[in-house]
Amino acid sequence: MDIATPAPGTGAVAPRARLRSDAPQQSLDGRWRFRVSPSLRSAPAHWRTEDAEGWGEVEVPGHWNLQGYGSPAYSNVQMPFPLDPPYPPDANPIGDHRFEFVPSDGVLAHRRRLLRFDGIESAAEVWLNDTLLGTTRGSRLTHEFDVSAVLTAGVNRLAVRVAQFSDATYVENQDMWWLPGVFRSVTLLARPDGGIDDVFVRADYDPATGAGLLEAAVEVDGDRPARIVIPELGVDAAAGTALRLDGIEPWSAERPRLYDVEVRTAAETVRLRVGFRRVEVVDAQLLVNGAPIMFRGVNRHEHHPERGRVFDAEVVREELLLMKRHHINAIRTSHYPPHPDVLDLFDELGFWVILECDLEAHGFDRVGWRGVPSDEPAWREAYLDRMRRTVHRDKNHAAVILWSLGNESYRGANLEAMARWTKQFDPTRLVHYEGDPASRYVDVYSLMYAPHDRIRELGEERLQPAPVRATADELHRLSLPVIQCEFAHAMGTGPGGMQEYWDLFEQYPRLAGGFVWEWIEHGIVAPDDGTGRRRMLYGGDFGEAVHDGNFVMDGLVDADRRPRPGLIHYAAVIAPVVVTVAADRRRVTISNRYDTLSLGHVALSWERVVDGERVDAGILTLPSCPARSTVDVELPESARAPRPHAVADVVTVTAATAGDSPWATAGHEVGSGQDVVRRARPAAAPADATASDRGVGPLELDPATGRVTALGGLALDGPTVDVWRAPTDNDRDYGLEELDLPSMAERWHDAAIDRMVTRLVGIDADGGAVRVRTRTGTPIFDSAIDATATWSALEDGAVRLDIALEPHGGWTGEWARLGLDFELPGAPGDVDLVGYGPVPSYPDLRSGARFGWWRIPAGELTVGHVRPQESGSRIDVSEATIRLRDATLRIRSLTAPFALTVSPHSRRALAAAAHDWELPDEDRTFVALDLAQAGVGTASCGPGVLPRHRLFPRAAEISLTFERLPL
Ligand code: IPT
Repeated sequence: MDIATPAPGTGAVAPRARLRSDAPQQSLDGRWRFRVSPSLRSAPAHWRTEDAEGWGEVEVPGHWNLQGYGSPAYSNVQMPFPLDPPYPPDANPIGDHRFEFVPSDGVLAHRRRLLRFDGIESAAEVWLNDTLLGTTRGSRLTHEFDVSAVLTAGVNRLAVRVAQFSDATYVENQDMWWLPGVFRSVTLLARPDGGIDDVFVRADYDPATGAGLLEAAVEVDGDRPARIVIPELGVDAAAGTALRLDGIEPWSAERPRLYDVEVRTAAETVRLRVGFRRVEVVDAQLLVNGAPIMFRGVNRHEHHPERGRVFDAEVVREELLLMKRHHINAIRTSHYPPHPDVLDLFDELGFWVILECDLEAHGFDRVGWRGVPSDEPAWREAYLDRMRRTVHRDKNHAAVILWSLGNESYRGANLEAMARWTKQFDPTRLVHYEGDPASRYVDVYSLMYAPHDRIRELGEERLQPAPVRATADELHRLSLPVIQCEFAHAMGTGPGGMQEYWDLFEQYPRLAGGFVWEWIEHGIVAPDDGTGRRRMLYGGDFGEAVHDGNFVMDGLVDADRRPRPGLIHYAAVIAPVVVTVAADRRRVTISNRYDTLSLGHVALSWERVVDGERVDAGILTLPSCPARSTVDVELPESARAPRPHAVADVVTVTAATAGDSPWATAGHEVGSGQDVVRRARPAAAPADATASDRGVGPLELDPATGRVTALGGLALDGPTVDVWRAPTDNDRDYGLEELDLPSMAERWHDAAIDRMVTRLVGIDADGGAVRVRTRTGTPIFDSAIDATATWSALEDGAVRLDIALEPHGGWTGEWARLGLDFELPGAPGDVDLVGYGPVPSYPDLRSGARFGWWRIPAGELTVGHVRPQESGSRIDVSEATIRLRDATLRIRSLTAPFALTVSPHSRRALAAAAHDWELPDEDRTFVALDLAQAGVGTASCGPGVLPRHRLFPRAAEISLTFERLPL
């Protein structure tokens, strides 16, 4: 077996379209005999013929290292073995597979037969009845072998030897787990004489006339005639004729109209679902059917926490419905073609798709791209073969509007050749590749993780600013539409700054949106350790010598496909309807951001809530509102009629679907807006109490420290002044460095704000109030925060805290927050709050939060990121009721709102733990009241926090009340 050649696989038939045919076929999936050897040289030579009875078994499709043979490994850019192309390492698991089967009568009835493999990672040699059929390259690409002469009636013996690593590994270095095996289906196909071997349907749509233009290139065995039949349109014509069809409804991601098409010969019928559409670039805008489109996209990897990249139709349908519910309309199939059936779902449910070739040579990045195969003539055929297999398989799918050459493979003649072949073979679609620095062979200017100011410059068609000189290439690029094929790295708490990107995408016509990195976290479930806990693992957890830790845990949904807060915020950022309630409450402005749909399917309702009680509500009549237009709708007088309120008076207007859709029942929100009028709750009158250095009223202080020890008998410890948070993945900054500075987490540690200590300056009681002055400083330096806290008792049983915080000394760096921490006994229960929720929010990650009177269940107070970190803040909170083991604590602001975080984990425990399931049970409740907060940014890969959302040392003050409520 030669697994060190830059050449493509051998022996397979020419790539062709995946077709749904009435010819017989037979699945060879199931339990196969299996044995793994540690290296090619040690793998037995007689593996094809020896008795396999004593071997183990694996499930096909499946990855052997998820079935008890070895273990998975994760690395991103770093190659797991020496960069020595085209050689794999000696230590290279070789999986021998054997399967015996008896072909069905249906298959045997035909003279011509194919054996199809939809995916084998990474290289295979395939034998049937001891005859070599060929080899495969392109793990996520289909290979079909002609077995007409080899297949026999009775028992047939299939033998597949798979190398985990091979020459192919150098061009399949995607950021994901290394998961070898026959991980997609194996199928035996009968090919009737006179059957349809290939079809390429081009279904164009002319937006000027509404006509569809259909041409089907059909390859028939023996050149026999074929017909094309579209029952719905009354078409029955000879294949190959160009058909002009009037009154066609075009396909779009928003209205995925498909027509059933049959291609028939006397021997075979194949069925396709065809969508008519035209994709083009006009005036630097990306148009489909004559109208500009906006990618509200995600990058989608295939991942399942137990089965790896093995396809499950039900799971994937549910996953795509979940995307649709969150307004996602575009998918980049990063960084390889998905399972072929996923394409049917894209067509049916409606997604704009960038279909990417299985190609990534990122490992060469580490050596300055020296020797990257993309420019090596020896690899040219392998590159072209990958592209041809990609395009041919999926060429009949309406959803695919761009072909992508691959990811992160630098530049070179081989990529250029792929692009040239693709354009010439399929002029109906555009070509994408982010790594082409001049965009000479692609149709869109694609970027990754570009900071906001760069996106603005591109929107404005400004040349790269000095010191980079504008080149002819740069000028050419400015003539193209701009997309971010990756942006907003959804790792951990974040991604911050999505709204700010989106505002730019909306502002400039040539910006056509982007694709969040990424949809799903690639956690792998550990075997049950007897505790029943579901323990997710990431890189390094399998003892890998080279790994990239939790960098693969960067999804809008977790590995079990449960939404992270980032998805809720992204859904709001990209919501198709923008609702703006005027501050005078006379009208609401509705902006339709659909690319093609008018708002005929949308119902508008409003409600007014005063101090938590709904006082009025109704339906609003939405006038006709075509795509990309705006209308004003009047609000009734009762939305603004004066009403007294203690805390807040809120009008919320919601746009929701009027009827059911395949992904949501009627009433699914597609946009909403609020007008919020708030006021600070007036304080109750002071109680008749005398203060001392031991407290006042129900409040007890420790005179040695000035800290609170109890409130109405409830053990309460605080306040601790703090400016640190348990670093998020974005604070740890794995990716692009900012101004060559260390990560935020390192800067905070260097400034020692993670270890601040407090000194009591003084306590003085004066009548009904006790004043506690403290200085909380960093070790090592002279930077500190002076706090002056004044406690008093109120008539209603609460205690009042007026606190002023003032930076002291030589602060230089930035803060994560400026807050007051309290600790209480027992883990937290549910929390009620008046403020923004229910989803956690930060200054640059707040679009999905709404003002309201929310109950946050105990289990949703923080977010279970697999690597623990700060999470769960709710911004602009003016009241919170925290249920504890033996008491309930109510905190209210008498002045400005605060950000609230209630957690069962201390920051120190969060910062120290590597996995959520390792966090100790502290049996405490940690409450943070932040007077100011920094945003979270997306620096784990991309820009940090925007300047406007940063927190520089500053003073702040707040007045609060604390009250122990009866249980
Ligand atoms: C970018 C990769 O394309 C993607 O696969 C993923 O690794 C992502 O980074 C980070 O999660 S490449 C990076 C160098 C910008």
